[in-house]
Amino acid sequence: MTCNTTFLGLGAMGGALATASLDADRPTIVWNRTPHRTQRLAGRGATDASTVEEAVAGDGVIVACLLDHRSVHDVLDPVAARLSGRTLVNLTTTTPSEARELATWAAGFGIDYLDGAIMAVPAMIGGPGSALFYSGSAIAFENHRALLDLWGESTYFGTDAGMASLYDLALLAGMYTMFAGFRQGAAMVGSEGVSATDFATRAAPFLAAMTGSFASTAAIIDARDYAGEGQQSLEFTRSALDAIVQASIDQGVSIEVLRPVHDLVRRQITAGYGPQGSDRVFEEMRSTR
Ligand code: FVH
Repeated sequence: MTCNTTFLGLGAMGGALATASLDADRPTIVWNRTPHRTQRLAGRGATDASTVEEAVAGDGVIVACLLDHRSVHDVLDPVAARLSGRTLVNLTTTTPSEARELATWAAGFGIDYLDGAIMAVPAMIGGPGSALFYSGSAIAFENHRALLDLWGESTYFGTDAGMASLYDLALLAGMYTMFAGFRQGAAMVGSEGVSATDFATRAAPFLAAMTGSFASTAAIIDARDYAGEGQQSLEFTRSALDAIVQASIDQGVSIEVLRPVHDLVRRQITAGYGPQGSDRVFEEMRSTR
C-alpha cells in the first residue's frame, strides 16, 4: 500500500510535483500558506489540509517546496517535534550550508532528511530532460525512489546534505554567466541594429559547439598542469579580450560583464604566467580552504 505523500508549498514548482503524484494515482495531501492554491489539486482528488499540523498528521513522506531556507523553518519549526521517524524531502532551493543546517536540525528531531535540487522548470516535471539531484539520507533516497522518479531522473550525491545544492548552484553559476555573455554579445550586435533574435541563431550553435572543449579544460584543471602542449595561452586570451572590450567600448556597450574575466587573465599575466594556458585563471577562483 502506498502511504500518503504530503506536499508543503504549492507554488509553480510545488504544484507540478504534487500534480505528478496525483497523475501516478498516489494518495496526496496538499497544503499552502495561501489556501486558494490548493483548490485545483483538491479538485483532482488531493486531500486539502487547512493547516500544516493537519497536513503532516499521517505517516507518509513530507515534501517541502517553498521559497527559501527561511520559509522551510517558518513552516516546519512549529510541527517538528511531532515528526520523529518521518522522512522529509526538501526541494526548496538553499545554499549547501543551509541544506546542512536543515539536516542537522532534522536529525535533532529524529527526522530522516533528504535534500533535493531540481534541474528543471515546472513544465518539465515528469517529462524528458527533467533531472533532480539528491543528497543526505541514503535510506530516504532508496525507500522513496518510486516517488522521486516520478519527477525526473534522480541522482544521489551522497550523505552530505549540502552536495545536491552545491551541484545545483555550480551548474546555475555556469548558466547565469553564460546568459550574461549572451546578453553582452546581443548588446554588441544590437548597437548596429541587429536583433537579439538574429544573434541567438548564431550564438546557440557556436556556444553549444564550445561546450565540446569542457572535457579537455577539465582534464587540465584536474591535473593543474597549465604548461602542457596545445593550450591557449593567457597572452593569447588577453589579446582576444582586449579586442572584445575595445569593440564594446567603441560600440557604446557596457563592459561590466567582461571586466572581471579580463582582470583574472591580466592578473595571471602580471604574476608571470603569460605563456601558460588560460585555464590557469582557475587557480585564482578555486577554494583554498
Ligand atoms: N520555478 C522554477 O523554475 C524553479 C526551478 C528550480 C527550483 N526552484 C525552486 O523551487 C522552490 C519553489 O519554487 P516555485 O517556483 O514553486 O516558487 P513560487 O511559485 O514563488 O512558490 C513559492 C512557495 O513558497 C511559499 N512560501 C513562501 N514563503 C513562505 C513562508 N514564509 N511560509 C510559508 N510558505 C511560504 C509560497 O506560498 P504562498 O505565497 O502561495 O502563500 C509558495 O507556495 C524555490 O526554492 C525555487 O528556487 C523552482
